[in-house]
Amino acid sequence: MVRFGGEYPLTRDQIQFYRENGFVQLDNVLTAEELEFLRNALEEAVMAPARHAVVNSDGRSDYAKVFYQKVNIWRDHEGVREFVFSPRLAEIARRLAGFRAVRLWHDHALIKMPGPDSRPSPWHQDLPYWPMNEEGALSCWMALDDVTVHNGCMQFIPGTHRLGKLPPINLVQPQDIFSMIPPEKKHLIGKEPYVAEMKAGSCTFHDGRTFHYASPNRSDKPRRAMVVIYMADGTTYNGKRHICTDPLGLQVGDRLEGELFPLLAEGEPE
Ligand SMILES: O=C(O)CCC(=O)C(=O)O
Repeated sequence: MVRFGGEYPLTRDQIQFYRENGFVQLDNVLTAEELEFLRNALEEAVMAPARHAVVNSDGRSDYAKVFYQKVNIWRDHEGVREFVFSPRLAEIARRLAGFRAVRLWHDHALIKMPGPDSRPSPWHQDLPYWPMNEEGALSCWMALDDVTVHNGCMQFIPGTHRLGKLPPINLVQPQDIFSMIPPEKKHLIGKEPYVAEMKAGSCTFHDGRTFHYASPNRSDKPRRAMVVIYMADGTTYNGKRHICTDPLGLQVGDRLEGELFPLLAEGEPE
């Protein structure tokens, strides 16, 4: 089988779960060989100087206590590109979201460093940071290590994708996102977080509006995740500042397309 190719046996129940809750956990999405390949590629790519990729934290700031983040690694590293362009993952994203076609928005490595300084990734939505007019873009969060509450697994509040886009949270000095929920919408959401403990090579997909969080890393090893973000083909720019679009000279309403936002899967919408 081609690396990261072939079909994952996504079920109707998993699609329905995603649409009802705004996230889904999928186990054993990568083979052991693919996982090893991705771990090696990521290690190389993180160590290499960024040419087109952007490091969003310098290793000393409070932001880096939440996570080390390197964005658009696919542009610098062939092996990471193979993963990010995975037809298997892109097709899962397309089917979950019910889109005709998906493009890459961006990738990022999110490495939560261990130790007493490690901070949680606070409850937030992703969409408020993204310069998009349309809703529905989604992330695949691929675990490169086994993850539990102890080392910073992801958690989600079911149904919060129905709340739409709320104001962005400051990830270092976080506001309480729960206080931003309009009282008349509280009934739309689940009461308990879903805790996505899983094995390396398993992943979650979440809608950019879904509230999510990751606990601090209290283990003695980095918690490595590689995230690929997909958007519907036809998604347009809303003018918000963002490191991936600021250099591009886009006008509000322009489509996010072309070689920086490649088409990764297309087919009949489900
Ligand atoms: O990995 C983390 O700690 C947080 C991940 C996250 O916020 C995301 O993938 O949108």
